[in-house]
Amino acid sequence: MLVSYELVDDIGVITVNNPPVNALSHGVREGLVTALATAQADSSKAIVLLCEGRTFIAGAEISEFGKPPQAPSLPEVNAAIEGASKPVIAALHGTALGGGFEVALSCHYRCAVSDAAVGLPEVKLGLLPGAGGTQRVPRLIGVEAALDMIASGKPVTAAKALKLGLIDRVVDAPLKAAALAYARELVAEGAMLRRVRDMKVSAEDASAEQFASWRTTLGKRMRGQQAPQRIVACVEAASRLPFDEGLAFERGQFVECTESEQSAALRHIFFAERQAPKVLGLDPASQPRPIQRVGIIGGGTMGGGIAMCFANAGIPVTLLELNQDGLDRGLALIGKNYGITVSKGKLSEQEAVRRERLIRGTTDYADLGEVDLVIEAVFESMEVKRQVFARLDEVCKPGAILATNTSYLDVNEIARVTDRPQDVVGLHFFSPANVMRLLEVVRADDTADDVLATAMAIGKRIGKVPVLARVCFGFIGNRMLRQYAREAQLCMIEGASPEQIDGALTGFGMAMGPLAVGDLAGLDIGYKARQALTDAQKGDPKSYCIADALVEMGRLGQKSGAGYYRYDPETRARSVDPEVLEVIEAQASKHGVSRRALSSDEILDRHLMALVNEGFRILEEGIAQRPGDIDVAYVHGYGFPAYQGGPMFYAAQRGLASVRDRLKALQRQTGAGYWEPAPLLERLVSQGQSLDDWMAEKH
Ligand code: T1G
Repeated sequence: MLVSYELVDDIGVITVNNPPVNALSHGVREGLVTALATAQADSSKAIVLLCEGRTFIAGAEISEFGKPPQAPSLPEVNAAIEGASKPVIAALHGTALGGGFEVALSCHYRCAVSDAAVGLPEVKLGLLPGAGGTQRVPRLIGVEAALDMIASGKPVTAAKALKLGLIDRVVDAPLKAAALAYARELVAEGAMLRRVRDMKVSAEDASAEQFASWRTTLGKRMRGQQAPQRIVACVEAASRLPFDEGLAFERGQFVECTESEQSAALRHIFFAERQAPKVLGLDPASQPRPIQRVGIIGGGTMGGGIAMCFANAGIPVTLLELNQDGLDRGLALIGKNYGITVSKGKLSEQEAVRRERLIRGTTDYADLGEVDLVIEAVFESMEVKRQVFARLDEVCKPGAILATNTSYLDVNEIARVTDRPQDVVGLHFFSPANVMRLLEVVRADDTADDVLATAMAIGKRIGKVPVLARVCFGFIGNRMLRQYAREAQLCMIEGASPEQIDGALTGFGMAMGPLAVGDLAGLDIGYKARQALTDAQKGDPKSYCIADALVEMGRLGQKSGAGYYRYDPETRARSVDPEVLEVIEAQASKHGVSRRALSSDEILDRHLMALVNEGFRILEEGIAQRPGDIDVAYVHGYGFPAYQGGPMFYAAQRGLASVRDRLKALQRQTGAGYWEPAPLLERLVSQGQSLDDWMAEKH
């Protein structure tokens, strides 16, 4: 039963039970109205509203968005609660989020256990609180605190919620007994029906300048996103309009959000993130192996960042470096990174010290004898990795998982060095490893099912979004990045400047443009990798000649103060450098290219089409399991804007036929074979099928 009701002496108790997170499905909304009517009519003197399971209501049923609304709507449910003739007390545990917290705000009183949290994360779905949250919260805590909470979407702990005035009491578990006692206390003192709707927004922080400043701040912080701006409008309405008019305004804004492409994209990413760690066809009996201790090989930027991921999750780490100097540098870098986090106020000094102490250094492989998982993060050379895995195979205990952090090398070849290929897997982190959420889990031919299950589970445990990839050059993300990077180089030599190219992509919503990314990573990395390739493997010389020329001039990017841009030695602020245009023009003339003006649309299109076409090839080869996996990989690993949904979602929104036609036009324009539409795309278009149809057929 989704919603049940019982009379406990003089208190009515409404209980919601809709696993996994008590989402406010249509059935739950109906059940709440029915239970409330029952409570209104019986002898109860007050009503407690609580939930079974791990959390109070965590929001509206996201999967219902985009479908015809079914009465009662959530605002109707909330109006019924707030209009009750008896005090209704919300009893919160877990995370009372979104519509769930809006239900609680409609109650007359709110209590919570100490480890509960409350929040309005709708903005992360391209939405806004559509059931009174933007009207009730500013009445309770003022405009500034309300906008901070709603525009960030971040949850607030019970203690902070109490301090702000969002809840009235923090109680000790068991919650039901504590809530009943609190209800009786309220009844005994003759507590009034305190309705938030009757409160007024305090005027002192509700000036026009205040709201204008919020619009500017959010326009920068959440560039390109519509929902944050609408949130400001709703909170401003709360400070200007009577409650019911404000509520109607909020509802209008909310409905427009639910119909927006940005929200569809963000909801797609929400579910895709949760699907990605599920390995299709995995033996259901495959249980994750317990991971209590982890070893990391290599204390460089990646190794140190990976070590921090595990320490941050409370897992002890043994960090191995070849010699004491290397180890000291690695541990010092970790200490420096924790110091930066503390200085930013994101971590207490005490917690940073606790986590750092979980990372122990060694130069002796024998110290890895008891680890359950070891991750190699050494130099990207197959020879070096083969040596490391041979040693690991000797020293690690049976059943230990041996993982490589390689970003493109053949994990099958690495596995073959060991006598335990079934225990070898790729765990590809993205730099900075303790920040970027993507984790590519690379399945080699012999990787055992329970090793995959372990990789997915430990990936989630350390806060990553794990995505399964099969072995190929560059797996999912880097394979797509090569196509994207090629277009940046060709657009440049054909006529566009670095700032025009980067501007086109950041205007679309990318966190950084491809050339600024190149400068950040270091142009010498690609240069060195190209030295190992044959001319045929390198591809069109026009796709790397500028980068090579810059590196040969000593312009390596940010690390050398100049690359495609010039960088301030102190602040690293980026500025256009006329010298780069001379290099571009010299290379264009050397390669017989007569430069022309390129529109930003063409620049953007070529980059996006390059990503999409490679994505279709990756799907067809089975390198990625789902289109959504590719979207998650590119959003969380490469800064693709989540409110555009990822490359494959973007293609579906644009229309597969339109994508196919655009690719054919590019192929005619350039004569390049790589613009040939991927066979899977051609097939779907000719059969009038969508990617969802294809996925449904496959499984
Ligand atoms: N609707 C539907 N399914 C949901 C859901 C939701 N709101 N929240 C979670 N799930 C599913 C999820 O897909 C997964 O399914 C399972 O629950 C466990 O989730 C009107 C309009 C609550 C903090 O944005 O933040 O209310 O994969 O893996 O890590 O103003 O889920 O098992 O099949 O994330 O423990 C606002 C979204 C909605 C909260 C738990 N609420 N959820 O995290 O588990 S809009 C949210 C979360 C709204 C109103 C507006 C997290 C969590 P499966 P999980 P978790």
